[in-house]
Amino acid sequence: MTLLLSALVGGWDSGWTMYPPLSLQGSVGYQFVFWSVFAIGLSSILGSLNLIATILLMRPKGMSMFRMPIFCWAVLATSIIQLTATQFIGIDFLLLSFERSLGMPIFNPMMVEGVNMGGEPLLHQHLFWFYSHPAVYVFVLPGLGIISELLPVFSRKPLFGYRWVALSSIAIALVGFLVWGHHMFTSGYQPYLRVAFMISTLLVAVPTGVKFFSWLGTMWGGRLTFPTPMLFTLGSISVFLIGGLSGPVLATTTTDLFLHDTYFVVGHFHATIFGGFVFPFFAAIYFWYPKITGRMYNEALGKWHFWLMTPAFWVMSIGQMSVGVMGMRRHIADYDAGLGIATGQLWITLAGFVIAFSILLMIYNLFSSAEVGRVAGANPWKSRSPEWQIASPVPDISYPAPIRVVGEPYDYGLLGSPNYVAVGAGDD
Ligand SMILES: [Cu+2]
Repeated sequence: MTLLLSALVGGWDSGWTMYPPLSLQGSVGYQFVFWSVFAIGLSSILGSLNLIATILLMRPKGMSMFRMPIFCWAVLATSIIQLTATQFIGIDFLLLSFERSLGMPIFNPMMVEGVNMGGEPLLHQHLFWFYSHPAVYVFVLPGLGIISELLPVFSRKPLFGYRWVALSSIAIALVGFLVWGHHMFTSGYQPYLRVAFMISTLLVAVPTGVKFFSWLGTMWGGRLTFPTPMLFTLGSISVFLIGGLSGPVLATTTTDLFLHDTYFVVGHFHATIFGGFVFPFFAAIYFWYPKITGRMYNEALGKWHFWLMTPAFWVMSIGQMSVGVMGMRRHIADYDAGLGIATGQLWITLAGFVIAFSILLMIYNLFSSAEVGRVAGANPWKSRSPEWQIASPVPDISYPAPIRVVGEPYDYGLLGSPNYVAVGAGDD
């Protein structure tokens, strides 16, 4: 609420990164932003404590760490990031607010009323990105977890390399703490640091590659079906691949120095966030919709959503990267006609409208199907995960007695044990 109010009490002109000294001047709206980020950060830390404690301490009998649905590993890795990284941006924004309101010289390097403030503006960039790079994984790791969760269901096969996938989430979370300097290659810090941040950033490709090969291995030889959640899962992989392949181009200092602050970065970030978060989020909505409402969504509308959105998104993100290479800069409202990117910009804009329209289809689908959709039953996807073994929508008391986990989470008949949860066997 305070964050929304900040726009009413005066605009921002330092972008979403709130770089000082600009954010120390200008409207009082910044002060609102500083406080709301601090409050959101605190709630994020407390929420992560809840999830970590639940995953480590409250699992049912028989559910060892390596028997959890793989999404839980993704949430665990995400929560570790939230618990350990968020304090840095919280303190950063608190210091910004102190500097604005109390005049404490922390970030401002300039002369104010004849006094040299002696602040260090790069300190904000370090604190900001030390949180904000891992924060990307707060979006992306649960999204990748959803991909790993849904592929076995629609391939009727165990998740390929389960343990490696579980540990790769933790590895991405840990390596994510070593890479923040890649946002600051042009900031003027010590040049040798660029090499260190380049190498650590390229390392992220290793655990991410583990996930990609796991997804291919899971689908390989499976009995694939393609309802809307599976389509969005496959769309996620295609889009995340665009984001993934454009990443090393920006991680490499020699190319980043040219591409910094261009639309290439915008295209890369859109592909990473859509592939790693938005597409999996839509897959998850369609997948768990029958569990939440007790009814099926409209499959034809869902497929229209997918087939409009996915090609449009490829056009948009690859188009953004292309105009970026041709010289389109970020953070400006207009561009030089001489760049020759008008056609590209038109395609990007049209694609954006197609994406927005397709999402309207989904919203209509979700609301109308809740009234008229076919009754789904407890387990329309024949998933083995515990939430599908109870009625849809989920009753107030999910299981009448504690459960015991007796099998492997993704054993679709191949390993020979039919059940995953046994009701009433977990209270000894
Ligand atoms: Cu980053």
